[in-house]
Amino acid sequence: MNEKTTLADKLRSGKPAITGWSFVAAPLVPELMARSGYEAVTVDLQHGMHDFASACESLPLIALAGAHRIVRIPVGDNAMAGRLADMGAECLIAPMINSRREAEDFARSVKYPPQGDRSWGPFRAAMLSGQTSEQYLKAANAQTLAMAMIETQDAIDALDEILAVPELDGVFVGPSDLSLSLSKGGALDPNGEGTANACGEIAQRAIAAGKLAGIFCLSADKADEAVRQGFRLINYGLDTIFLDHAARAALKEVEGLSGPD
Ligand code: 3PY
Ligand code: MG
Repeated sequence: MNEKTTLADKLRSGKPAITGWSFVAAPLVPELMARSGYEAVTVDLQHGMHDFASACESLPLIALAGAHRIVRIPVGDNAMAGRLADMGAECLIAPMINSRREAEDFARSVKYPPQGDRSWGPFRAAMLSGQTSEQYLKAANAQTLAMAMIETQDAIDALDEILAVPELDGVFVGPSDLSLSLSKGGALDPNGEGTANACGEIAQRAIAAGKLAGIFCLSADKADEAVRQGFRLINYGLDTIFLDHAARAALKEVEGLSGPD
């Protein structure tokens, strides 16, 4: 497959992209989400059950289904960011980035010199993007996005310094952790007004610094609000929630069925 418009190009053009989110480490699941029409699918190695092996299998299936490939790495695992970029992830999301140093180390792990320290070996990534090694090397730093999750008070305090990291493409807000941190552990309130205001401010500051902004949304209304706040990479939809809701709905349909006495 020769990718004409990259995820990076789409997001930089100002168009929102909706990503589905996969916890379930069976590669068929992210593939199904891609085939259902999601523009991108995110494979989650932080809170999801995915690991390197299931991510390696999932990324080509997402690509074959015509969707963009995003991965969330475990906290602090920059080696995994480089490995999954090699396996074809077009966007790496790093959770719990709280300082300029953390943002810089992460972003440099997915950029080749002179912007970073990524080590050479993108056999799978070049193949999935339909590029020769030479073409891939030329395009990689621009087309492989590094997004730092902003989800604590410390990250907000360090936001200007984080946004000043040239190798970083954008920030991605985690409203659940953010609400926990802002309330000092008092409330898990990802959809609350205070959290929404903090999210909106992060988006505005990111945009003013020339960075992309993304966010995890737990409802269609929050996704709509996020787009109005300036976010462009929007997660809406999680495989485990889909399965849970669909299973309950199916059972409701046959509730009370009883065979002949
Ligand atoms: C958060 O809301 O904290 C997230 O990390 C979303 O996955
Ligand atoms: Mg989080």
